[in-house]
Amino acid sequence: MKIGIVCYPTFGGSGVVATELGLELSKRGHEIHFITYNQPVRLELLSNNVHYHEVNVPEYPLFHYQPYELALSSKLVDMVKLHNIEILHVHYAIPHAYAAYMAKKILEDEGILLPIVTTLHGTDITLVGSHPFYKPAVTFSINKSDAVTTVSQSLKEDTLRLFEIKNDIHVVPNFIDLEKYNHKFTDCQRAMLAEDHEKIITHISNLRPVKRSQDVISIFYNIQKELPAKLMLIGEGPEREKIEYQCQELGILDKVIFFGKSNEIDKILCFSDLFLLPSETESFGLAALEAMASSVPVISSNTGGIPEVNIHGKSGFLSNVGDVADMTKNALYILSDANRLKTFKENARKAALKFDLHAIVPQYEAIYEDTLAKC
Ligand code: GMT
Repeated sequence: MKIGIVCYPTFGGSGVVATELGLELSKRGHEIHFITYNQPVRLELLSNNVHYHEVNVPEYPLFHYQPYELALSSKLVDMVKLHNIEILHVHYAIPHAYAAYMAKKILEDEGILLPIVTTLHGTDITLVGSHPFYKPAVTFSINKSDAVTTVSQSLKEDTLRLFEIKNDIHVVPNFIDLEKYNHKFTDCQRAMLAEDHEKIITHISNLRPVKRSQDVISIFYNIQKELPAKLMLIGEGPEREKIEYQCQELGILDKVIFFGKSNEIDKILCFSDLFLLPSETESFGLAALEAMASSVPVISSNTGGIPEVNIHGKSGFLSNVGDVADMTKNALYILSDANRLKTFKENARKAALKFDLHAIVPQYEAIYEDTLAKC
């Protein structure tokens, strides 16, 4: 198939999933066209099956807001015609599903059919999409998609609760390339991060309020009072300064490493003993899955789709949102006994196997085939 993929090319989970999906589909013989405003961060290798088309939005001083959706719709129309793209898979409803529908209608006028598959990722539904500013447009574009998928059962339920949806929603969970997270890096690289006797605790996120990164610091502060530990913080976002001050006030700045944005999270996860994800809401928690695939147990909140990924008492523990004391207790329970830590690490990897990309990507292929057959 010739498949167009639209996504946010940033470090967010939705862009990562879309990119990894496109790369895997290309290995399976499909021709993939990424259509975005920047080269997706994990799209390093272009091959004759993988193409990237940049959406440019010319700046015009009259416009207070530059019309990205319009530029995207026009680019989609041109790319579909030029490359005979058969189906379009848009990740994140806003504004991608909306722009895709406009492109579909323009092409329809020229006698060209463009089926649209929309994957909802979370914040496009739970945080942003349900806001009255966007809700009518989001509802419309979901209902006009030829197929709709969500990354967890929980997100499907949220979508049905928050919007008046007329079409079926397929749950296709996020996936992981287990091979990529099976590396064994050398001890000397671990030594660059922490001393042998120190436990390595890790958190990866875009440091937005929804991630509750202040809870991460509080949990770590409690942990390091009981046993020697270092905290690896990967990601950039609006809460960063706040948590740097929090670390300074708590006197733990020397125990926290701020990495900023990184393309090498597999290397850091490889040495990690525990992963923290205390989010307010999370439709899936791809970062938790990446940790588990690296044999890192997860201490998380029990919100949204996280319980579909992190199995309480097996791959880690779940606590109520904001219950820092319970998360600390669970973290110390895992970390304080070497045999227990080993068991949790093994269980984390085992729980991740269910999300192997070889099992999940064919589910998207089946959806494309069904959609093409129906249209
Ligand atoms: O978590 C974010 O703020 C980024 C956001 C995104 O769109 O990239 O993540 C959402 O999609 C990910 C991939 O499907 C999920 O793993 C995240 O759980 C989800 N984030 C939220 O629901 C807050």
